[in-house]
Amino acid sequence: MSNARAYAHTNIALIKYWGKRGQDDAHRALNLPATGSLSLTLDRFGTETEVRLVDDGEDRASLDGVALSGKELGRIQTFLDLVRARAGRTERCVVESRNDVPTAAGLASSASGFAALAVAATTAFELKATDAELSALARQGSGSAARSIFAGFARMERGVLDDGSDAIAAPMSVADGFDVRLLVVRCAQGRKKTGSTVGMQRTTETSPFYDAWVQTHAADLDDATEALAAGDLNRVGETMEHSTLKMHASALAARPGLWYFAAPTVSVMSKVRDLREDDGVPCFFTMDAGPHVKVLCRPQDAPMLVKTLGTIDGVFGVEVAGPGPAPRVMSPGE
Ligand code: 2P0
Repeated sequence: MSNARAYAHTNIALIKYWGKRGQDDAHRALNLPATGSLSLTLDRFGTETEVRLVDDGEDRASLDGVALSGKELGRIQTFLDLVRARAGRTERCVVESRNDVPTAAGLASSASGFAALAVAATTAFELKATDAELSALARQGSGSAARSIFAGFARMERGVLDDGSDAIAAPMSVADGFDVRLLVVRCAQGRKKTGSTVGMQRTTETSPFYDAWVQTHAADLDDATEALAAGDLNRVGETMEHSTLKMHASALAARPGLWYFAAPTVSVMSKVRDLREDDGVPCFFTMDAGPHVKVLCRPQDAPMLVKTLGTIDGVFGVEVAGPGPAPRVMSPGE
């Protein structure tokens, strides 16, 4: 095999990852999380990536038809070096990616991006890898990508080993018949100002609330895990809101403070709380390193929520996603 194409879906963390474990070069290269996390892989938004092997030249990469350079290209080259080293191969790669995710706007394009690259590159280099190995590999590209190797709900472990082999995600068991929708409420357009990697590093180094975030994290992870197994949406949602607010509180207290919200972000959060508390609609918010709000709800409430949240001043649109599949290798004709 010298060419391969793969598609991976993005995921949204219900219980967030924010911060890294180990600050020396070896740990940094492994990209180990300071906490676990828990996510839902979505049935829309993702990345298609083709990897073609070439015998000479340098690695090249493009995203949506635009050639990458500098740090963005370097991150992909470093990732391809990992795959080459494991496969015992030396060919260079031409990488072409297409995003169905608004890039760098808090919709986790790096999650689907590195999951798709992990699957396409290992396939192109004929490297056999288990899902656990793919998850560990994807993590080295981007922490959240480790979770996009799996369908539906996935739980990522912080891990304790120095080689990172246990800092991986795995699929989770949820109660029979438990189904949800995640609405993506777009609250701004364009790229965010501070990327996640830089944001979490600044939080780790300067926020007085960072240690509390890390120390209280495992309890949230276990609580959400139990709630999913029991099919208890209220408990999943309340723990999810607690996790996002705690993550943002630790980021806000960094120096300079990290403020990912736009004005409509706050309006949507307030409306979600009102709908829950005043009207009894079981809906819950979560925000990542960007202005959009993701709202977890029952399938039957999604149409009403799309209408209600879509009319809030400053909201650009609302999209509905459900639980989605694992990455797949695409056939040549697709
Ligand atoms: C998450 N985020 O759990 C958290 C919540 C954003 C906020 O994972 O440095 O792009 O590449 O490992 O995976 C985004 O961070 O960071 C992220 P790196 P990544 O989804």
